[in-house]
Amino acid sequence: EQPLIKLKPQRTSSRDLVNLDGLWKFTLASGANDTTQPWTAPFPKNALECPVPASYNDIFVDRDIHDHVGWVYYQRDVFVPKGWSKEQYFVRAESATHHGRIYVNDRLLAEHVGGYTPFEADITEFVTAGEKFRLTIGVNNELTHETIPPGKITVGEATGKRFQTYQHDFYNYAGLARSIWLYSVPRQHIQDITVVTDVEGQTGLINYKVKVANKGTGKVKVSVVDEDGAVVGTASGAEGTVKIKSAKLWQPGAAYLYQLEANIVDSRDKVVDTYSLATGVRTVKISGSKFLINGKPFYFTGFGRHEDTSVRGKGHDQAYMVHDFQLMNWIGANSFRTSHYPYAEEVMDFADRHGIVVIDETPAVGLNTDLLGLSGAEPQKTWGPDGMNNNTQKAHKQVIRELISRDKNHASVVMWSIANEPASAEDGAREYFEPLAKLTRELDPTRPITFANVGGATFKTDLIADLFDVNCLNRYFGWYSETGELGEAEAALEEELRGWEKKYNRPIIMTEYGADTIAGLHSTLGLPWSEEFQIDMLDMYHRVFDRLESMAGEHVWNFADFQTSVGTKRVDGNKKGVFTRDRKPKMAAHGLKSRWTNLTASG
Ligand code: GCB
Repeated sequence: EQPLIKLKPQRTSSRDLVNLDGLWKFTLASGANDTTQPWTAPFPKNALECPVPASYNDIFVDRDIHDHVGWVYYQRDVFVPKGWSKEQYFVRAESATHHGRIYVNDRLLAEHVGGYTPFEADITEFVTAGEKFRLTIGVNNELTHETIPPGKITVGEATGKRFQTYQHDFYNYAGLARSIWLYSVPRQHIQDITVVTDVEGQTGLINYKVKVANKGTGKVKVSVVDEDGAVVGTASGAEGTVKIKSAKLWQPGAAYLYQLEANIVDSRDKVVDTYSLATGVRTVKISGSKFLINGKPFYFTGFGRHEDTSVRGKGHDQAYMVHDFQLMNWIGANSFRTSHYPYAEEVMDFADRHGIVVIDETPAVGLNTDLLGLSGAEPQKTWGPDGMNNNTQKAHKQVIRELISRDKNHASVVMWSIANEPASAEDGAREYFEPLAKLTRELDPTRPITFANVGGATFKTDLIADLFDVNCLNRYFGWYSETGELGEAEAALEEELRGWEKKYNRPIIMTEYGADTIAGLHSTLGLPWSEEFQIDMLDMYHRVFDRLESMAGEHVWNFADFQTSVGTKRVDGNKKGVFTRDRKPKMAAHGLKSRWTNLTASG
């Protein structure tokens, strides 16, 4: 059985790696029933060129491309290095939103549904080392009520134009937003590693499992190397435990990473394959209303975020990644949620290296047909054959499997969030979620699980919270209700939080709270949309949080302003950012900075 998602490619003494980012030729399929098969021939010389990684939507000055619903194709020529004749080699796409196909010359070699996790094609048998091939990647952005996230396609009566609608509040950016790789491994190679860490007194335990492809006579040996390069433990066999005396723990704000070097060695002890996995030794546990990391209560400060910048859309960008982490550090954020989909693996690696705590979320957002009326459609029943049905649930299971398969070894990840704001108070929610919660626990018995609960599903009406470990709540008292009336909002918020506290006696994290704020709009009266209102509203929430025993964290919605679909409720996107879309602080940033730096200093 193959691992769902193989280890992130690496260049080591036994493996090679070629990055395929850059400008690719680009074309749209001409319609839903396009039969032109663009992959069967080289694109014309004058074809559009599209940068990878980037979403394609905002690159061109062309409404047809921006609004396109259906397939697009990226194409370039690729050489397989001459030296790879004895190796096995793959093309890997880190993401293709939401449905990807990899063609080598005329041939379809891999297909994957799910826009935020990697997939790859084994091309060894189809291209000879030293030769050139035509690589085409097809990407389809369509969402239906049976995909994750869900959506709906309608056809304009007058124009025949196809429209994509969806219930989630961020733009449906599409394309190749993350890196594309060509990489090689030896025939017999390490396909997957699973690491679970524990602590006994001063001793750190690294429990590991190594999965080998094309098993031969080779044996698995692992060694653990500390940050000074010293070997601090070894083990042999595909499964085992490495004990590290006086282990240095991975701590929030103070990361420490060992390298677990996994090797396959032959009978003469010669290394056949080697892979190095960054491993933080830490524990995560819930005790009463406390969220414990390494046995100590941890209070989450930070944000729900988006992968979103102008021009590149959801395109991964190193400069923005580092800058965003710098801003989070500046403001005293110790954590974030990958709202509302798995982020680029580079982001997870960065969080590991810098001690940033992550709540890792699936792309299951918008499982709620009655939310905010953002879709403009008449509300209908969420759970059922015409809404979120058995096929949706199947797709949901798959995104959970892929998220855990990809991110299970990250020390930074302390909890799985399997959905954002599902209709958890509607009949059918429990039947839909019970198997999903169970599956998540089976796949990873070591981390707590959660989902982000929507305001409409209160402690009285929510039907699924008991299936999870932590109450993550998204609340907008003072914005979507009691708009601008912070006195009323404060009372309503406190009543709601006390209700959850009393009913569950477990950690509560406010995973969303915030107000749309136009940078530069000011109001002596502190009216909504002004920078003053954002400050007043956050202060009000903080007063309430500080009166409650069970609060285990606060994530403001959102880190930065971000793009949404066109509609009457959003003006050039969602403005709840504490930073603007180009990462300038709004006034509220300064208050958050002093609160969060003090909390960390005293905590
Ligand atoms: C929510 C959603 C988030 C939206 C936010 C808002 O509850 O989880 O995706 O962007 O509210 O600003 O309305």
